[in-house]
Amino acid sequence: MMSDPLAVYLTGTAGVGKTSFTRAFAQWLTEAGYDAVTVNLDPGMEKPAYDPDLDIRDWVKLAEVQSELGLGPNGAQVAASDLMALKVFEVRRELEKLGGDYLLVDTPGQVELFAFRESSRHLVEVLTGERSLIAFLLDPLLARRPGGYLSLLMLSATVQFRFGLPMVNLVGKEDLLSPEERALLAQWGEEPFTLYEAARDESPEGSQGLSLELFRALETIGPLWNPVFTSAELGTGLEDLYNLCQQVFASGEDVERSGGPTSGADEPPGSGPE
Ligand SMILES: Nc1nc2c(ncn2[C@@H]2O[C@H](COP(=O)(O)OP(=O)(O)O)[C@@H](O)[C@H]2O)c(=O)[nH]1
Ligand SMILES: [Mg+2]
Repeated sequence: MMSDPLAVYLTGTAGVGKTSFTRAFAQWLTEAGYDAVTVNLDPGMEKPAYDPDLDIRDWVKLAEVQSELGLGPNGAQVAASDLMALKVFEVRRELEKLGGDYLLVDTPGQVELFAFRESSRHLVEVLTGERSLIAFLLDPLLARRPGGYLSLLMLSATVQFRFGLPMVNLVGKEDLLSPEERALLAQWGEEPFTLYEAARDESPEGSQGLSLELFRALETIGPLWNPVFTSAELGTGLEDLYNLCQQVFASGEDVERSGGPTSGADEPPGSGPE
């Protein structure tokens, strides 16, 4: 029996590697024997790193919106994202023709255009509804500082709050991290209190209370901890993400990875007593 495809939306700050990751994950899925459909929702994408199966630029192109409406670059992006929402039923018709097991959806360069426009929520709802998962890429060079990591978790939590969909965090471009930095980030994921301590020690006198408050707020958002480390360059972490997607859609629940503060003692299938 055919079921609707599962959609993974790639989100994150500008330049974090959403487009590259979309391409790499599509390639991995295809090689693993799945039918992966790529969708570009970035009307400003210039030199695509891949040839998307469905491209929002067939309906809305950022450069054209900018010149036709006589807008500046920021105004044009906002207008483009609202124009996209007007085309959403047409886009869905095209998407339905493509079928597929997985839809990988690349989102606009700047995360706020996706997360902070009402039109994006409408877009996601109409295009893929509840069979959607949001992957948030954390910039590794910002994430290696405790304050940077906390800020990115806040941003990720904001995206989760906006969409109310299952969500996974990915540390992108892990090839840019030294082994020590990677180990430190992994430790922060597994033992969140060590992140709090590092953030407190790093923050200037007077703002230490803020780190604690941020930390406490984040602590209640368990699924955000313990990111998957990935690199589009090396092709790492793709199978882990695939497994997480399976888990999410099989259980219909938010992702909880072992080690996070709210996670249970999940056992992998088949590991029970004989
Ligand atoms: N080292 C490294 N660079 C990457 C990786 N993924 C993307 N990049 C580079 O980061 C830049 C931005 O990537 P892009 O996918 O366009 O980011 P987007 O704006 O989030 O879509 C490009 O120069 C990519 O070549 C990665 O896994 N490792
Ligand atoms: Mg991009």
